[in-house]
Amino acid sequence: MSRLQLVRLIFLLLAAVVRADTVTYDWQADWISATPDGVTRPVIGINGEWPCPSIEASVGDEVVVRLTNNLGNQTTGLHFHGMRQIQTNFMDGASVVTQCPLGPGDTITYRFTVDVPGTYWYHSHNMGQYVDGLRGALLVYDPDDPYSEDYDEEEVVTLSDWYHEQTIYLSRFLLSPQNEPPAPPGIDSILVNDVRRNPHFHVDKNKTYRLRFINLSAAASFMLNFEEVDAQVIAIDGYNVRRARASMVRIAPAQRYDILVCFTDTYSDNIPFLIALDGNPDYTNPELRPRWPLNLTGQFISDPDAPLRRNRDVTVWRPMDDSRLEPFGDYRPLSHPNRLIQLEAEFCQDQYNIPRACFNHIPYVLQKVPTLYTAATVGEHNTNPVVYGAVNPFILSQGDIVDIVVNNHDDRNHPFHLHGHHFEVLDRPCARSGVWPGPNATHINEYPPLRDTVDVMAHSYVVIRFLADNPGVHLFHCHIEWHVEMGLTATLILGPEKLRGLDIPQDHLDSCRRIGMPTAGNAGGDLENPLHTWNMNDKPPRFHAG
Ligand SMILES: [Cu+2]
Repeated sequence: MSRLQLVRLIFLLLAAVVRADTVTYDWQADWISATPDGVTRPVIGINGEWPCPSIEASVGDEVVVRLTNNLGNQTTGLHFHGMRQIQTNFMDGASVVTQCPLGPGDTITYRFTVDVPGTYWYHSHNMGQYVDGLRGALLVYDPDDPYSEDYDEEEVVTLSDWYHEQTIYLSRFLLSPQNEPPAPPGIDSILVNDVRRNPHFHVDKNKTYRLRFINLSAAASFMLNFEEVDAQVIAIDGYNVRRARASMVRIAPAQRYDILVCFTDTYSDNIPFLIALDGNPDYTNPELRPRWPLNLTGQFISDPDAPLRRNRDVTVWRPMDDSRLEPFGDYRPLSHPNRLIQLEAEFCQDQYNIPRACFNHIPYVLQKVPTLYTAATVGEHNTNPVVYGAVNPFILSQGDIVDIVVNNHDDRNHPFHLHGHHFEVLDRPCARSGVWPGPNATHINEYPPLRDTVDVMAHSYVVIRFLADNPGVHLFHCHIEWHVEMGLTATLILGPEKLRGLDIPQDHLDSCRRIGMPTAGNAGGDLENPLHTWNMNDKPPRFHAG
């Protein structure tokens, strides 16, 4: 290295150190009353307000969220969806996975570096609770954003299904033998930026806008129709893609799409676009006569005095194929996978005739000790899946290149999310393609896009690939929140050797003690005999307590 190169390197390192900021939020989660769609109901707000505020930071910043649970009647927690949590896996926020549920009256601090730029969100990862409103945008700005010159202004647009009853009651019925034939709760409403109203965006001609769409739904995907404007996708789930025209887009729960919308002088003054809830079992199957009963018409308004037009009726939805988007820049795809995890996803029933959702015939069951705390405390036994109990555990080595195959045996789409990583979408064929034909399948994307949530079509499959470079305990689950409650979750224990003796923040451990949860030992809390399974939760509970 020449002297000049060395000076440059030191300067760059210093710049990186100086630029990093700490962004602090002091948040009290509380029940408050809200009326987003004409019906007043209790929602979970932050510091007395709902919709919940956004978290905003620049890449490299440290984010600190001091969370106090003022709910009184429920535990809580926060997950930062899409954040990798490198070396801070204990800040991932998933209840009974990387922390204990935060008890009423208690406070813990989340502290982590935002290492990936883009559009993300945060939400409770505890007892289906984000559906009651505890969710918001998490925006990580990038000083080196390659698209920064291509737009003038930006706006966050959240989409959500909405329910008039609280999640705890909806879940109790969902997880009861009376839910026959098994069905998810009915959706009462749709919200855009947490209100049911046709959204109006005031725009200037000759300007380009970056719209950051985030689907906060419990269950529903959204269809967007931008046929009348020049709309192009530039990022999915925080990761930049090569620009692609996006006249119709389908956004599954937990997914994000950053879309550039450009207005020229040749456009009419006000332009409609359609936002429709997709509650169809399989919208690709015309025999099911798919319908989109809940929808809103957005307007891009450049002249408030000019008339508003209706969107044309969309009779057939043909959303762009997101699995065929290409990563931006010179991304080098992973090759030579050395691990394969194959998951058969389907609905199942437990011994009480309660509907569940299973991977390989087994529903995920919450344990007595958070899985990460087990990995940290059972010593050499932590490479043995037995110690983790019925959490669908898979042990991975650091450096593994892992292929996950999900065969979706259900007649609905399911959006699968991996914590702590973005993954390549190698193969995501259309509905009714059947099960994965094996490693010689021909559709493999040679230049696959990266996502953290992939929508798997009805009676079809997906193949994703990722580099297991982030030691910790990472969930892989369907992001339909009702299916999480039903058990459609697997647990990846990545690099267990690195997790032995892990230093868990003291306030997190103290919060466990205060709600009476053990912080050491196997899934059943047995520290002396980690291979003894007698005290673990081997079956889901008969009565849903939340
Ligand atoms: Cu699902």
